[in-house]
Amino acid sequence: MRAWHFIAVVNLALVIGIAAGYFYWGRQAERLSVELQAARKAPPRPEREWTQVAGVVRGVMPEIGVMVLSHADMPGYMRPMTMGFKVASAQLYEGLEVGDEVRFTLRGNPPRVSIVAVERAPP
Ligand SMILES: [Cu+2]
Repeated sequence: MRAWHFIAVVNLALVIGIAAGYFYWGRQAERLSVELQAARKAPPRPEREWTQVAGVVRGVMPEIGVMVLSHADMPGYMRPMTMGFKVASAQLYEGLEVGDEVRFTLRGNPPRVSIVAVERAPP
């Protein structure tokens, strides 16, 4: 095989490969732009709420508006664990201390949720 045959075959393969790539990614970009438009038109998801969730205060960080709680199961959202939650208002954790058992209400559109109510658990 002459050198130019080889070069021609390699170039042809490259042209076909690049064309196929452009075609594939062009279709992909088109599909993504259609999905994006649909997502922008979609109505916002309704907020969800979990009420009377049992928890134990593990820490309060007023400077960043976060309370750390060990919380009970939240059906359809989270298993029991210890984690920090954004708190809607600093007044909510006034008077609460580490170790206090509480019942709280979490509201929002996961993962953007915040505690909107807290009270000491009845003894
Ligand atoms: Cu959690």
